Amino acid sequence: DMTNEVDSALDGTGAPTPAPRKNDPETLARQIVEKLTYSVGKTPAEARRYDWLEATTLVIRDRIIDQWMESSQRAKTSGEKRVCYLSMEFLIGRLLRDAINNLNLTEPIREALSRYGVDLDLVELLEPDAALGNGGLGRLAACFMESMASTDIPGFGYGIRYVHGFFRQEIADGAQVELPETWLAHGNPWEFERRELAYEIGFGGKVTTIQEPGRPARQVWRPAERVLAVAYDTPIVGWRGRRVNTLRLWSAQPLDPILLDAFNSGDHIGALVESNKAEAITRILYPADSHQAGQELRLRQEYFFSSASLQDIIRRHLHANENLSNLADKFSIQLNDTHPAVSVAELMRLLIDVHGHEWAEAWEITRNTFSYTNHTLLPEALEHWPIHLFERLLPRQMQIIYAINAGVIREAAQEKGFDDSKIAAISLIDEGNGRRVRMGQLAFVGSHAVNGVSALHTELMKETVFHHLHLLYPDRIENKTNGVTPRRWLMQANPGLTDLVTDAIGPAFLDDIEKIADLDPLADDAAFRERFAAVKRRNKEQLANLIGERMATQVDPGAIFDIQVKRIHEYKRQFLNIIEAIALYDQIRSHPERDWTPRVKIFAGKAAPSYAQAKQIIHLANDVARTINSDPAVRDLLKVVFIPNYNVSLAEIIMPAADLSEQISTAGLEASGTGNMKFAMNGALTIGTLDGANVEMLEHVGEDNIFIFGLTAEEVAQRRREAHSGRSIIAELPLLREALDAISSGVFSPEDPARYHDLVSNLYNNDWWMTCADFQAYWDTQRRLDALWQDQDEWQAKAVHNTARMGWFSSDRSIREYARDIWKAGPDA
Ligand code: B1N
Repeated sequence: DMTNEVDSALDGTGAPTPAPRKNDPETLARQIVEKLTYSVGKTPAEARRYDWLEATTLVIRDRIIDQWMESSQRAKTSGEKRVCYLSMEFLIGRLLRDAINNLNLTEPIREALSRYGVDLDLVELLEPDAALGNGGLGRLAACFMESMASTDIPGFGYGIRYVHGFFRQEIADGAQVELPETWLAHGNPWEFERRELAYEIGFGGKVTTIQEPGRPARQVWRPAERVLAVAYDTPIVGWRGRRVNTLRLWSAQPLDPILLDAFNSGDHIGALVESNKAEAITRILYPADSHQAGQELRLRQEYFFSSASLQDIIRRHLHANENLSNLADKFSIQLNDTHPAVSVAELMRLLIDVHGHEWAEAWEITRNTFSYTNHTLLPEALEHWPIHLFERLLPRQMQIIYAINAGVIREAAQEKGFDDSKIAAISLIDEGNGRRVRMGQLAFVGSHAVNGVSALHTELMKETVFHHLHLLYPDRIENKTNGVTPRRWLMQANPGLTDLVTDAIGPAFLDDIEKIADLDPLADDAAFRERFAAVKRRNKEQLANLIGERMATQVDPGAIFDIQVKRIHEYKRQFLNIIEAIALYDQIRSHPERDWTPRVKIFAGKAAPSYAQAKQIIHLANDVARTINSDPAVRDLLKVVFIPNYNVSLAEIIMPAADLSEQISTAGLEASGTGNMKFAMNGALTIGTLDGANVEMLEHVGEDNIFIFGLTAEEVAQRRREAHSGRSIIAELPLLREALDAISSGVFSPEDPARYHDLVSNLYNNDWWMTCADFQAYWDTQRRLDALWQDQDEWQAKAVHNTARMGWFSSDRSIREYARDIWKAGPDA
């Protein structure tokens, strides 16, 4: 399938068109050696694996560029609406395998390299992960970029080119240690610096009113500081190379690289201060997931990339349009959470102060252009900036926010008769604790559509954080349930399963993942179930090898692989899972004669460096692993493993190897989850609460094929109102009590017996996350799963149903819904 042939002149200028590219192994092998020779400077005999990676990447890159130029040109000349996805995070991971797979070149490239004795799989492993994100929010942005390219939507990602992505995690004596991440150390062949695309970004200074005779007064912002935003573009290849979109990341650079006057007068440090300050803006990703950082540098990052992106969008618009009046017909801008919410004020400023629009018209354009996705209801994650900081850094934007607020308040009072308390609830300014700008409110009022990321989360948005804004604008909130790209999370991560499914139902599901439903009847076919189980077994062996090599722990691929991988957070309740492991350990030792089902409990995930409780949970998981794994009494019946440095590449190995997926957040707290979808697509059964997208997974896979337990969101809210605590529950549940006693008496931390006192006493006194409240239900459900494992026919049938029924959770479906309902863009618009 030669999908990437260029058949017409690229730009209509009559410039020569590159010849169609041949994709046979012969041609590819020759080109790889050419790159090796002339770009890397090595002969095949000298080349090391890393050199082959570079050469192969360059060959693939050439093919992408042809298609990239064609896609960009098409979007430009057709005048179709373009979608801009503004996100502080893009957790894209490795790109080579993604690109090769989407260009359908996996087999010929493998063959080409094998002629030189080089193994493609090993070469791919050397590519560093682009870890420009924390977790689900950033990975969603990456899946959405891939799905926009695959569903033929002209999508542009805008974000930050962090020099240091998400930190690398090591475990030392059981505790997390953070090390800097240096993904750019060997250069980045996927990015193209665009020196010509640079914009000035201002900070601080003053706003002056200019009154010229016979004209309305104008506001002019004269920033005290300026930095340059320089664009770096990365191509994002869609399925079968149909479309190649752009991820444009901004890098901060000083206007003057060095202050020569200062240097010449001997102030060598001072000469570089400004340059350092500018570059600091894009130096590092904030590692706090679902927690507001609240520092000035973070606000600088947010404004920096918002302003650069908007200036770029305006330039692109004016390239083909007279003025900005029709901006909303040509561009849709999605705000990924409130991190780019200052964009609402910045676009108003650019429209009014720079392009001379009237307020009313500017507001109309702004609202029609923006839409906003909320990803969390956690109060500690909602962004609000102290007014004094905001005003000092962005004085003109602050004025605009006051003016927007006045308009919204007027509307609420006049048209809906809101009283003072309701007005206080919708105000963009929180007058409560030291006057702050509420970024959620700003994003909401500045958008024509606001969405949550699962059905439950969207309903809770209407009832909680945005209750009053929802009353004021009842049509604005809608749901767009998250999804994940099946190219990366099924086809690339699990080639064994992909081949099996192709063999069973044909290849149509590769182009339309919902057709994987054709697999469903095969759950009743014993021979198929066996093949399905065999694929899982091989994936588990691969993970077992990794665990053996990295951590010198032997795990049995015949045991249930019970896996919880995600950021470490109290609401995600890794602690509940660990307590269950301890209770099980206790039971196995007390009743060695029983017919226990062997389990390997696997954890991975990072804690925010300043999140003490989360770090304690990591420490506990490692301490418990050390104790249990070295106790001969449990033999191979129970193992606990904490795999360090969870990232996208590790997830690609873990997801296909799970039998059981842990999605056990306190109900009402996990906005959606996306790991839940990746696991289930790959045939894991889910043990989970009625939270986030688990609720919709239950609807799709059916109640026989998912294991739901615990309090509902409503019941959690009710208990919290009743000042629930764990004390009486613990008193009634010996299993739970003994496990907690073991933790707090130092059984797992003999060198520091008091280590977990606080962790445990929180449960007695408060149990805010309903760990005790849900323990018994969780335990009982786990034992039902133990029993089910003994009936492999039943288990594997359920696993097949999961894979067959998860097609709806493709991010292609999410993106089509956004395109249809919010953006009004794309092939069906
Ligand atoms: O966004 C994901 C959801 O699937 C998860 O449930 C949700 O927890 C996650 C501040 C966040 N919400 N909020 C964040 C990330 C970084 C940051 O600085 C908040 N991440 C989520 C995708 O919808």
